[in-house]
Amino acid sequence: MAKNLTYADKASREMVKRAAAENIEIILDRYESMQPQCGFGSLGLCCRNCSMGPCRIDPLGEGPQAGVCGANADTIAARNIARMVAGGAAAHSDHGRDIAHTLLMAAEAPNCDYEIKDEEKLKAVARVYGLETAGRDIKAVAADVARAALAEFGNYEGEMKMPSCAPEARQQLWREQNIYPRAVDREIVEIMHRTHIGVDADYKNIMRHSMRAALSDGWGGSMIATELSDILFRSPVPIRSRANLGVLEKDHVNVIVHGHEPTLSDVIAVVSRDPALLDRAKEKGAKGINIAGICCTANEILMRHGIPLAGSVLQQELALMTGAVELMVVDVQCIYPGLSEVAKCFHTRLVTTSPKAKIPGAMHLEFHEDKAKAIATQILDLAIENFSKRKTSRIHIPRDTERLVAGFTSESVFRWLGGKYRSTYRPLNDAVIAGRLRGAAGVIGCSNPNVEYEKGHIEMVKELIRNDTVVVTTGCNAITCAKHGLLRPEAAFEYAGEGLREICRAVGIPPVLHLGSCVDNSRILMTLANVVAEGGLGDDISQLPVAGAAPEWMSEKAVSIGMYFVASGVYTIIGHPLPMMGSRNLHRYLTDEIEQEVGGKWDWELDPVEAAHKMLRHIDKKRKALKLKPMMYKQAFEPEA
Ligand code: NFS
Repeated sequence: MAKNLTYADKASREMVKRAAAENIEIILDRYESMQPQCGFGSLGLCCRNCSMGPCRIDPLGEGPQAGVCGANADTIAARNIARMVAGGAAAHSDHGRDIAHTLLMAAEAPNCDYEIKDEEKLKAVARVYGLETAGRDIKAVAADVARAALAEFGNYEGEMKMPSCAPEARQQLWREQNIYPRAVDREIVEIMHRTHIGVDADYKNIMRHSMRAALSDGWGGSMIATELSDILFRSPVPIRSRANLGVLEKDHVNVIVHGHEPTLSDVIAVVSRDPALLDRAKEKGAKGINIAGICCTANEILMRHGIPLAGSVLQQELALMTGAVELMVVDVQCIYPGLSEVAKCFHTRLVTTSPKAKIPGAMHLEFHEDKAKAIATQILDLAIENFSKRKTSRIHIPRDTERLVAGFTSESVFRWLGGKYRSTYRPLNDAVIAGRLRGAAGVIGCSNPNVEYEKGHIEMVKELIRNDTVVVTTGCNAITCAKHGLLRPEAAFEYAGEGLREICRAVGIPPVLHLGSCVDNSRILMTLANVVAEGGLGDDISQLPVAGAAPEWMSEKAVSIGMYFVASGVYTIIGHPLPMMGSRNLHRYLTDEIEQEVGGKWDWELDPVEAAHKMLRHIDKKRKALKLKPMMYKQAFEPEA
């Protein structure tokens, strides 16, 4: 599947061809060279958790059915999934922890490069933590909020506070199911403990704890990352920009920021406008400094500064293939080590900045928040310096870019639907109740070479909006949607059903709403909580006509995200199944029985249009249960009778 580029945007196709012509290895080649991939691993039947192994279970039932310790397919597969949740929840939450430290620094360190940019959000978060704000110095409040957020990681008793943003009924259910998260670090450590040799062998018990750990991510670590980033870097508001490799500029110093955390990239975006640096760039013969982003770091600074998106995770090497990138600076997560080899084929400098993420062959320039501006300047200086090493003959920038609107939030997103009722979710709930909107879908997550290049995202999203389902998107799905023009308001006229189109026309929004990076999936959770609070659509998330999907998921973070959406009551469908198809019992539990416990469940479907139909059928089922009016307009997709 890897080299099938039928659905790929033109810029990607151009660069993939260039890589092939120049014999430069990129992700698609490495994916091909891995075929056939290990069947035991794909089915979740391989265990390496102790050194009596590795063990593998025979999926055909003829060979061994238990590992050396006696763990069977159910236990092994469940443990593997649990460890994926731990990895994902850890990545998101550690990001949140770093942001909390930065907030503490902004509140207390003298001459700090960071400041409190959104006092309203600060006060809102202070209320969640039960902190007094009236008449207090804003920095004192910020310090208290930062400490309260940091305590969420290491609480030794009681429940986490941030999940109290969920609807009351949902919180009650978590308590009944004994999965209310207690502390981020504790839940993640407990996964590692339970999945150690000879501890938890009950697959359902392991999965229930995985939900608890995932909830500590979604309603905890990720939510802290989002909320505190808003405080530090300001809450996004809808903003215009552009996407795809064509945003790189032939006559500018091109710097790509890649990774996830906004702490450095936000400062780079600001410092890049510094007149002294611009003068230095001009001295070197460049017209200016052009910053563009890859992955979720890109989403973070797109939303707040309008910095253009160079591309999704799958395009990180393709961006270097343009020969026009002076420097790529990375922080953490989703950074292919393969970048280092591609960079060597050009003049590009690859710079790692996090002590947690070094790459052999890259230059390491460690980032410290207390010297943020100085380090950002140093990085940009390196890029400027490198401009003169460019080989004009090696430059090939695809011309393609697409316009977009991004930067919606749970505070702004559906107020926009409101017109005169701006500050409530009423118009959104009413549109669903009246049948102008069928419901909402969150389509999120990675791009994966194991499916046809980005087909999963595009086909699914188009099918959903064609059927009057507004799509909220984050992460690499958002970037892919941007490249394909789905984040333009005009996309409503080209692709949306009549009801959704009418709403988009009235308010001037696209049918696909960019809510940010992957930690910003917490904005989706918050939006769901707000819709429930607005009333008229039941009293819990599991009653809402909504569904979630990650058609091309690949990271452990996606597994954590899926798990916390399921545990929040959302039907969640992914493309390739989780690596657990070797356990029939676990499969039945995750795709069926789990719904009795938490109201949400997993599903998998490789065909993105069929997957969209499954989501629509689920949405219709929820509409029916709520006794909502039939849809106002003729639907493209005929629901089952
Ligand atoms: Ni999410 Fe963002 Fe992209 Fe996937 Fe990676 S960048 S955190 S994990 S690949 S969407």
